[in-house]
Amino acid sequence: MLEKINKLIEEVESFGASTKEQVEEYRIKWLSKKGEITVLFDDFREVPNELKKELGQKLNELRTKAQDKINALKEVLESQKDSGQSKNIDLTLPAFPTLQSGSRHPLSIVKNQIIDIFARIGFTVSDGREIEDDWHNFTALNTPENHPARDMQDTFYVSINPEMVLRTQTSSVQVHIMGYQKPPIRTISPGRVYRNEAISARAHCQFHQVEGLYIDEKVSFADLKQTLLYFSKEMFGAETKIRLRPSYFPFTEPSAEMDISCTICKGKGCAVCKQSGWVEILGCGMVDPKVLENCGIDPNKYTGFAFGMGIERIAMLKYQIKDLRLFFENDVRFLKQFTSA
Ligand code: 2U9
Repeated sequence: MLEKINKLIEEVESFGASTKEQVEEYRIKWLSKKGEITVLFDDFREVPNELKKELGQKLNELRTKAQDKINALKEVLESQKDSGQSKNIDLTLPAFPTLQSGSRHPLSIVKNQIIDIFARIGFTVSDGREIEDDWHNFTALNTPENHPARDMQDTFYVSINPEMVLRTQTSSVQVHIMGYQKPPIRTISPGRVYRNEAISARAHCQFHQVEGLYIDEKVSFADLKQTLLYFSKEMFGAETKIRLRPSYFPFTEPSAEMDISCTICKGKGCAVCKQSGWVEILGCGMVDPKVLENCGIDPNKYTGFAFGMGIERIAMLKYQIKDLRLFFENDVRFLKQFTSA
C-alpha cells in the first residue's frame, strides 16, 4: 500500500493539464467515490494497527497534494481564459471617461470676468454679510426712513429682529469698509441680494450684484465715465459704445444710468434693444457727500464715484438668456451649455 501511495504522490506532483476537461478527468480518477485515493482510504480500514499511523499520514499527504494540485490547475486555467477574452478588446477605441468634468454656473463665469476686468485697474474685491443692519443697508446710504425701498413689499425683514434685513444691495459692504479704511478706496463688492418681488421671467426675490466704489482726492465724473467705458469694452468687445442718461439714486449725486450699444445689432435696432440701438446695463454716480460724511470720510477733502450692476442682467445679454428663473433652477440641460467657459 505504501508503494502505491508513493507512486500516486509522484504522479500527482508531475501532473500538468492544459484544459479544464483534463483536470476534471484526474479529479474523477483520484478523488471521486470510486477514485484511487478514495479506494485507498477504504482499504486503510483493514490495515493493522501498528501501520495505521505511518500509512495514515502518507494517505492524508496524498489527498491534500491531489486536492491542491487540482485547485491550482483550475485557477491557472481560469485566469488564462480571462486574458484570452481580453484579447478581443479593441485597444484603438477612445478612452471611456469615468469622470465627467462639471461646468461653472454662468453667473460665476460672468462674476469672475467682472472681477478680472476691475482687478486690472486696481480694484480689490470686498465681501460682506447677507443679513445686514438697517444702518449699513439704508441709513448710511441716504435712504431715509420713509423711503419706498424700505417698504415691507420691497425688503425682507428678519422677523425676530426688524432692525435686520436681507441686504438689498452690496453697497452695504462698502459702508463697512469706509468705516475702517482711509481713502484711497477702490473696491468692488460682488454678492447675492434679496428683494421682495414676485418671481417671473424678469424679476426674482434673489439676484446678484456687483457694486463698485472709488474714493480719493479729486475723483471726478470723467474718471467714472472712463472707468465704465473701459469696463464695457472689455466685457462686450472693443467696438462697444456707452451713453449716460441722468437718473436718481439716494446715494449718488449726480446720478446716471448707463447704456451700451446693443451687442446683438451693434446699434442698428433689434428686438433685444427694442429698436433703440441701446441697452441699459448699470447705474452710477458721484457718491453723495452726505454718504461720505455718514461713513466718517471728509467730503471737503475726498470725492468718489460709485456704480452698480446686476450680474444676471449682464449674463442675459452676453448669452442671450431670456428668463431670469433659469439661473436658479439648476437644470443641468441649461448648466451644461457653459461647460467650455
Ligand atoms: C456707496 C455709495 C454709493 C452704488 C450704486 C447703483 C448706482 C445702481 C443698481 C444697478 C442694478 C442696483 O442691481 S441693481 O438693481 N445699482 O444703480 N449702485 S450707484 O452706489 C454706492 C455704492 C457704495 C458707499
